Amino acid sequence: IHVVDFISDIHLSETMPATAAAWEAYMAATKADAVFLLGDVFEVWVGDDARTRPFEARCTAAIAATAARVPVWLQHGNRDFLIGGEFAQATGARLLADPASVTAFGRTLLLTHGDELVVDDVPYQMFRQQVRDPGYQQQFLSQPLEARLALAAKMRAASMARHDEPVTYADVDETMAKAWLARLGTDTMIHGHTHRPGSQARDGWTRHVLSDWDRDTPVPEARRAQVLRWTAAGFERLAPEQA
Ligand code: OKV
Ligand code: MN
Repeated sequence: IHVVDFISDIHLSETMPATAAAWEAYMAATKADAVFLLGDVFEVWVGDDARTRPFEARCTAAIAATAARVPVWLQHGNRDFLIGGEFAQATGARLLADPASVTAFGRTLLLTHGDELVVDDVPYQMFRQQVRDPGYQQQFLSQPLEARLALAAKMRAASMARHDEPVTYADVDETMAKAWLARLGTDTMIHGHTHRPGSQARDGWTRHVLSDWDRDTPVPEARRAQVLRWTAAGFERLAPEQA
C-alpha cells in the first residue's frame, strides 16, 4: 500500500448533480490503493432496498467499480446510518466500525465520522440514540420504501425550517476525542461531519478534518470538494480531479 484516500460528507443526492459527477469521476479515476468513505456519502439512506432507484443504483455502481480494483471501506454517517449488509454485498465495500483504526506507513490513525464526538449538541445526540436503536431501525425498515422516503423528507423539511441553512455543527469534544485516541492507542484522528476542513495539532494529539462536498452551490467561492491523501510522506489535500 502506498496511497490511502479519505473522503466523507459528499451528501450524494439527485438534487446535487455537479457534486455527484465530481464524486463519480473521482471514484473512477483515483490512484489510491485503498479508499475510505467516512460517512454521509449519501444525503439520506432509508434502507438498502433503495439502491435499486435510478440515482442510488448509479452511485452503487460507482462504488462497486472502485471496489473491484481497490479495497473500499465505508463508515456510517449521521444521514446514511441505515446502510447495511445488502449494500456492502452489492458494492463490495466493507463496513467499518466507528471508531476504527488503520495502520500504514508505521503509523496508526483513528477513523470516525465524528458525530458521536459532538456531545454538546444534546438534541442531536437524542435523535442519534433513537435512530441507532436496533428496535427503532427494525420498525422503520419494516415500512414500505415510499413511506420511509416520505418520513425522512419530512424530518429534513422540519430540520431545515428550524435552522437557518447551512446548519452549523458544534465541534468535537476534546476530552472524548482524547479518550478515544488513548483507547485505540494513537494520537492522530481523521473525522468528517463538522464541515470545517483543516488539520490541527492540539496538546499531544492531531486531527485531520475532512471537507464536505458541494459543487452545486450557486456561490462560486463556496464550492468545495476535497480528498485527504495519506502516503509515506504524510498528508495532502487534493481536489478530486487531481486525485
Ligand atoms: C441531518 C442534522 C438534520 C446534525 C432519518 C432514516 C429515520 C435518515 C434520516 C433524517 C434527518 C438526515 C436523514 C439532518 C443532520 C440535522 C439536524 C442536526 C447535527 C431516518 C434515515 F429517522 F427516519 F429513521 N435522516 N436528516 N444535524 O434533516 O438532513 O447532524 S436531516
Ligand atoms: Mn455527517
